Amino acid sequence: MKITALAGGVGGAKLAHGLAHILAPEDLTIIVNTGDDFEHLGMYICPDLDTVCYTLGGLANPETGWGRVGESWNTISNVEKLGGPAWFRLGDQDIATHLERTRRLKEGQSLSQITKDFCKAWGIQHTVLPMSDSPVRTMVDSDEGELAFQEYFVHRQCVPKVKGFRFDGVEAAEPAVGVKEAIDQADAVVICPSNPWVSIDPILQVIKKIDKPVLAVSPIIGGKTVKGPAAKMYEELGIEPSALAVARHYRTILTGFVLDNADSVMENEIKNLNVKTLITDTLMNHLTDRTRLAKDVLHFIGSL
Ligand code: FO1
Repeated sequence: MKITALAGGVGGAKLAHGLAHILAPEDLTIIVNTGDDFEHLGMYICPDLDTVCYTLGGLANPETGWGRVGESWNTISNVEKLGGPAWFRLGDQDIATHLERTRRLKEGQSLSQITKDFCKAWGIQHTVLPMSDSPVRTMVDSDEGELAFQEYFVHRQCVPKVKGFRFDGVEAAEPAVGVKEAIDQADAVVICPSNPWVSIDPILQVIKKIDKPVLAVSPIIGGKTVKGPAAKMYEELGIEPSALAVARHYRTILTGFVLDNADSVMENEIKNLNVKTLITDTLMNHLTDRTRLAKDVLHFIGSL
C-alpha cells in the first residue's frame, strides 16, 4: 500500500515515524508544512522539516520532540552573552543544519533538493518533501495584532488570543517537486495528528485538490491536545475543541477519521459527516505506540 502523509511538527512527526517503521521507503512519502519557517540570527530555519527528519532519523530530542537529542547550547548561550536573541532555543548540532541549509539556499538550491541531501546524510530512506519550494509564512492574527508564527508560538508562548490565520505567499506557492506525484501515486493520504489550523491547512492550501481517499488522525483527545495550542485556538475561534471539531475541519476532503477511545461518544456525530471512523488508542509516547497506531491506520485504510 502506498501512503502519502501530511505532517507538521511534533505530533505529526510521531505518526510519520510509525508509518516509516512499517512501510518501505518506496511506499511512504511525507509532505511537511513549511509555514513555520523563518529567518533568525541570519539563518533560514525550517522547524517542521527538521522535526520530521530528526524524528525519522532517530536524532530528535525525546523530551521536546524538536531539536536534537544530546544537544549542547554553547553557541546560543554566547549569542545571549553578546546581547543577541536567545528565545528560540537553537542547539549546537541543530545550528549546523540551519547554517548548511542557508548556505545552499543562497547558492540557489531548492528546499526539496536540500531536504533530499540532508535525509541521505541522516540515513533517512523515506522521502520527505517540503510542501513547496517557495516561501509560505503562517501569520497569526491575534488580540495583539498580526504575529509571525514563531513569534506567537515560541516568543509569546501562544498567550495571545488568536482571531485567524494568513498563509503569506500561499497563493503563489506551487507544490514542491514530487508532491503532486506523491499524491497521484498514493493509495491514500494520511493527515497526521498535527495542528489543523497552522500545520495541516497550509499544506492543504498548497496542494489544493486531493482526489484520493483521505484519512485524518485527531490531534485532540478528550477536548485537549497532547502538545501545542490547537485546542486553545479552536476555543479562541469560538469552536468547542474536540475530535468532532477536527473531523468537521477536514469534512470536505475526509473519507476516514481516527479518534481516541476517550472520544468514542462522538463516533455517531462523526459518522453523520459521511465519514468512516476508527476508534483506537491514539496516544503516542513510545515508538511501539507509533507503530501500533500506524498499523491501525493502515488496516483501517484497507477497509475503506
Ligand atoms: N519550540 C519551542 O517551544 N521553544 C523553542 O525554543 C523551540 C526551538 C526550536 C528550535 C528548532 C526547531 O526545529 C524547533 C524549535 N521549536 C521550539 C519548535 C518550533 O517552534 C515548531 O515550529 C513547533 O514545533 C511547531 O511546529
